[in-house]
Amino acid sequence: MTKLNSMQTDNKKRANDYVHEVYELVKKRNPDEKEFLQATREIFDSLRPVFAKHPEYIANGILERITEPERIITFRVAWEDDQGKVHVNRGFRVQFNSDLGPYKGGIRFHPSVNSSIMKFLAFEQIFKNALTGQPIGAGKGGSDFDPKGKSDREIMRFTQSFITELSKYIGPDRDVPAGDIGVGKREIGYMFGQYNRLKGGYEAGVFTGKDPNHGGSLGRKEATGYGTVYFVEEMLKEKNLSFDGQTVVVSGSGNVSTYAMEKAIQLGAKVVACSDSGGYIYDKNGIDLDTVKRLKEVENKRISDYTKDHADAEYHEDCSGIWSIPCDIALPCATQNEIDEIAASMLVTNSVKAIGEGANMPCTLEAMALFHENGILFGPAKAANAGGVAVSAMEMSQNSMRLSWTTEEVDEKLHLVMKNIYVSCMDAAERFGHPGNLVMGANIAGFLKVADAMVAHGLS
Ligand code: NDP
Ligand code: 2IT
Repeated sequence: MTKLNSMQTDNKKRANDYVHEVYELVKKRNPDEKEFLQATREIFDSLRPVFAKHPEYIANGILERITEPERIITFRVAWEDDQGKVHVNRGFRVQFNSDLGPYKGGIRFHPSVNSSIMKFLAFEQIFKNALTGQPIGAGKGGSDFDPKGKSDREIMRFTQSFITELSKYIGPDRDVPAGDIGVGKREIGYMFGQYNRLKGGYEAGVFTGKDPNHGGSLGRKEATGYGTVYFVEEMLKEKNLSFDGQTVVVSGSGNVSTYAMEKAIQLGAKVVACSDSGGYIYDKNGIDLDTVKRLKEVENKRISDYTKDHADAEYHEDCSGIWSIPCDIALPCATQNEIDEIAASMLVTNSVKAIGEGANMPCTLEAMALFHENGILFGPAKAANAGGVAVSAMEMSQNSMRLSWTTEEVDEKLHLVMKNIYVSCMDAAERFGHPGNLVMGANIAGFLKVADAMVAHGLS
């Protein structure tokens, strides 16, 4: 063995030992947090080649530091329903990392919200936000409040109570929340109103995802879904493919799903299925997006109601069945771990060509491994769904400058950000010995940006 080879072997061993040791520490410190451990596991597996090349990150304890949130705020949210009954929910804000800018990330209202889900989402946000190239740190918040079936007044009272406590910890240069599952422009509007009332002023940049008529950015609503499709478009180009003529399945029928479907259709694809947590619809003629938008954005109905207007379409209970539908491109845009090994093997058997993660961590580690083994193009969430937060950062810029960009200007900038993210991921994957592997590429490129800032900013 030459001297160089033996040094490389030593560095590899040191990197593997370091990753193993820190992962054991993370497991010990967060024993019951399965989603958080899943998200850290994926990152750790990608970073071995980085530590082998850059021992300075080991010396600076970057992995120990990057996996411990700077701060977690947990609080009581008491509110009264329309019958005068008092309810109590739990509120969270995980302020994970501020080395690149103010904490930035969405707020989720869903009964499943707990510390593990909040931490995995905030952790993923570190790398995603770094990939956008914009000056934003990472956070996530939410509550186990279930907005389903609540009146508009109940939503307002809950949201005002939630933000009354959280207002102590956020601000345009400190922490800037946005929407996520169960939180759209209506909820952001109530939070913004209550925050300003408490502060006695108008701090435009404290939230993003605001209504474009009241301080929001044009194009933010569409940004995550459109961005996911722009990213997948870049992936497809590697194989001389495009969306044109492809059959697409998109899970969910919320914000991300709706605009992923819209862009895919605009690019010539036929979207044949979408879903909600109750079940999925299959329309062999191609989903009529106007019906979906009316049902979901205007009438607050279930996706099952689609069949009332489209007699040819089928509705099936059990949303996970959507992955049994043959398609060329699958865009999981609903929630975490919605594609497990069984769903992934159905997609592979049906010759899927590409997967683009619009949701956060929608594929389990086993599903991802299966796609990788079968050479399926795979766009990981941190990269593929970064368009939402990227346009949020543009909303912050517009708010600071007190001006508004046009829809076309925002869309052009979004398209460029997604192309740049694709190039950075491909480049990092190549440089660290895993050409074409966008999971490794996204994790490494995002990590390097934050790790360098953490070294530069000293121990904290
Ligand atoms: P929405 O609340 O607008 O829509 C969520 C959709 O997913 C709904 O159709 C919902 O169905 C379905 N869904 C939610 N939970 C489950 C579940 N446990 N099982 C099956 N289906 C479920 O949320 P978004 O579109 O904003 O978010 C979707 C995903 O995209 C999330 O993973 C989010 O973190 C991620 N994301 C969102 C961004 C954004 O800008 N909004 C940015 C980047 C990522 P139902 O109505 O029945 O609950
Ligand atoms: O997961 C995400 O990136 C979001 N929910 C959007 C965050 C944001 O601040 O726009």
